[in-house]
Amino acid sequence: MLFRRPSPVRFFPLAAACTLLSMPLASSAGASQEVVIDAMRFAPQTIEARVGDEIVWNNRDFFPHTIVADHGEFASEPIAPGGAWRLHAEHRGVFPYTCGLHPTMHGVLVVN
Ligand SMILES: [Cu+2]
Repeated sequence: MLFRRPSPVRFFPLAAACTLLSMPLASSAGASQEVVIDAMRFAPQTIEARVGDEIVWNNRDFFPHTIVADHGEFASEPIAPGGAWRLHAEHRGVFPYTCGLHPTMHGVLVVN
């Protein structure tokens, strides 16, 4: 079911740095770019960032969502309603991604 009630889990731990794109060493000089998840969409659908930026997906929807790169570069845990997931852009490239829970939800991360 696409429109089931949200899970009772409200807050996930900030499951940041567990992706190939994230950087374990300190380099947070970049800007922060926000993607809002609402009404089963990513807004903006294409987010542009620079190497060193942090991208934050804020889930303002009533359902959990995930951020899963189509080619395996990164994947989030389910982001609960009201929760967020952060990624540090470490490599240039174009990274299309999909919600692992709702395969019709697509977005693109462009890192320049
Ligand atoms: Cu979703």
